[in-house]
Amino acid sequence: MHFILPGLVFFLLTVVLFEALPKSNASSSAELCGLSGCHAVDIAKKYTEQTMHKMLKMIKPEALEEVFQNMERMEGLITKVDDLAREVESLFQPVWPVGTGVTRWSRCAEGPCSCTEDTRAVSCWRLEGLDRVPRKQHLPVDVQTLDLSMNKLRYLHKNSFNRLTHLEEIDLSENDLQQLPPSIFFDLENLQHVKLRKNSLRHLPPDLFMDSRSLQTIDISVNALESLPGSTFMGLPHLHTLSLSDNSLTTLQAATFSQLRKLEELDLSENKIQDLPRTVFSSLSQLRQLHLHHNNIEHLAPDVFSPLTSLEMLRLDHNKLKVLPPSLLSHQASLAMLELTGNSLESVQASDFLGLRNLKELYLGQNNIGKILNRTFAGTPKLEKLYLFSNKIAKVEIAAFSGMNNLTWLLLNNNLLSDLPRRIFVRSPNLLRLQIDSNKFMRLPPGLLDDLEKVEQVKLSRNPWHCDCNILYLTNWLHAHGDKIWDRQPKCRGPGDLGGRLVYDMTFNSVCDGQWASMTNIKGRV
Ligand SMILES: *[C@@H]1O[C@H](CO)[C@@H](O)[C@H](O)[C@H]1NC(C)=O
Ligand SMILES: CC(=O)N[C@H]1CO[C@H](CO)[C@@H](O)[C@@H]1O
Repeated sequence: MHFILPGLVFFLLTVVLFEALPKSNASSSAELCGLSGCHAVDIAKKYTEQTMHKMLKMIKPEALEEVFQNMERMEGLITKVDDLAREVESLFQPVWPVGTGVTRWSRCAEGPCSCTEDTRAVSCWRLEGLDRVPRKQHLPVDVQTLDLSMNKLRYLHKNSFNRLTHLEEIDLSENDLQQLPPSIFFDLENLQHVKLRKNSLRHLPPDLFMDSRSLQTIDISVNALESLPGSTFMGLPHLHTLSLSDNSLTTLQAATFSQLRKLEELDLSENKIQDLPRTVFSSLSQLRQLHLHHNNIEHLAPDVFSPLTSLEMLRLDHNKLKVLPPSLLSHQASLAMLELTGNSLESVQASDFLGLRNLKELYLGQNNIGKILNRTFAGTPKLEKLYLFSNKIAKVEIAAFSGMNNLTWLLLNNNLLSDLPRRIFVRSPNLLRLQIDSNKFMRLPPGLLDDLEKVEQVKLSRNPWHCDCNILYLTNWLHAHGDKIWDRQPKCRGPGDLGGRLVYDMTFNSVCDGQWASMTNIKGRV
C-alpha cells in the first residue's frame, strides 16, 4: 500500500494545517493566503484524484479489501477538506455596508435590491446572476425583512447579517448554500422567521440559532442534511413551526426537540428516518401536526407518541410499518386525521384506534389488510372518511362499521371483495360516497344498497359482474339511482355474449332466459 500512504500523509498534513489556522478571525484571510493556505485545498484535491487514479490502475485482487478500507478513509478526508474549502471560501465573501444615517433608505434604493422603508423591507429576490452579497448594496440598519431568495448564493460571510439586529425575517430559500458559518445569525435576537428551503446544506452548526431566541418558524426543507446536532434547536422557547422535510436524515437524537415546548408543527417527512428515539417527542405537548410520511420507519415504540396530547394530524403514510404497537395512539383524543397509507399493515383491530374519539379521517389505503373485523372502528365514533382502498380485503364482517353514525365516505375500491353482508350498511346510514369498484363482485346481495338512503356517489365499475338473473337487483337499482353512478357504468363480464354489455341494459328476458345457459354450459368469464 506504499502508493496510498504518501497521499494520506499529505492529506492529514493539510487537514491539520487548516484546523490549526485561526478560523474565527476575519482578518486572518490575508494570513491564510500568505501561508498559501488558499491553494493547499486545490492541491490536496488534485493530489488525491491523481493518487486514487494511480491506485485504481495498480490494484491487485488480493489487495482489494485493504484498498477499499483506505478508500473509505480517503473519502472521509476528502469530505473534510471540502468542508474546509467552503469555510475558507466564505471568509472571502463580501459583507454589505450597513447604513445608519438619515439617508440610509434612499441609499439602499440606489443598489440593485428593492427597498421599502414603510415596511422596513429589502428584497434582493431573484436578481440576475446574484452569487454573492452585492457589494454596491447598502442595507439600512433597521431593516426588518430581508429577502435573498431565488439567487445563486453559495457562501455567506460569517458577519453578513451581524449588525442587522432589527431583522425579523430572513429568506434565503432557493439558493445553493452549502454550509452556514456558525455565527451567521449571532446577535439577531429579534429574528422570528428563517427560511432556508431548497439549498444544499449538509449539516447545521450546533450553535446556529443560539442568539435567536425570538424564532417562531424555521424552514430547512429540501436540503441535504444527514444528521442534526442535538443542540441546534435548544433554547428556542417561541418556535412553533419547524420544517426539516426532504432531507437525508436517518436518525434523530433524543434531545433534538427537547426544549421546543411551544412547537405546534413539526415536519420530518421525506427523509430516511428508520427509528425514532422513544423520548424524542417528550416535550412536545403543544404539537398539533406531525409529518413523518415518506420515511423508512419500520417499528415504533408503543409510547413514542404518548406525550403528544394536543396532536390533531399525524402523517405516517409511506413508511414500512407492519403492525401498530398496542395503545400507540391511546393518548391522542384530539387527533382528527390519521394517515397510514402505503405501509405494510397486515391487519387492523379495534385496539389500534381506541381512544381516538375525535378522529374524522382515517387513511389505511395501500396496505396489506386482508379482513375488516367486527367493531374495528368502535373507538372512533366521529369518523367521517374511511379509506381502505388498495388492500387485500376479501372479507368484511357484518358489524365492521358498527356505530359509525357519522361515516360519509367509505372507499373499499381495489380489493378482493366478492361479497358483503346484506345488512352491513344498516349501521352507517349517513354514507354519501361508496366505492367498491375494482373488486371481485359478480353480484350484490339483493337489498344491499337500499340501506344507503342518503348516498350520492357510488362507484361499481371494474368488477366481473355476472349478468344472470341475479344481476337484476343491481340493474333495477341503477335505473332508480342512475344519477348516483359516478364513474363508468358497470359492465357484464359474462356469461357468453353478454360480456361487455352494460348492467344497466339487462332485462328479465335477456338475463333470466340466459340463466339456464349460464348455470349449465357456459362459464362466466371470470
Ligand atoms: C360479528 O358481529 C355479528 C353481529 O353482532 C355476530 O353475529 C358475528 O358472530 C360476529 N362475528 C364474529 C367473527 O365475531
Ligand atoms: C356530520 C354528522 O353526521 N354529524 C353527526 C355525528 O353524529 C352525531 C351523533 O352521534 C350527530 O349528532 C351528528 O349530527
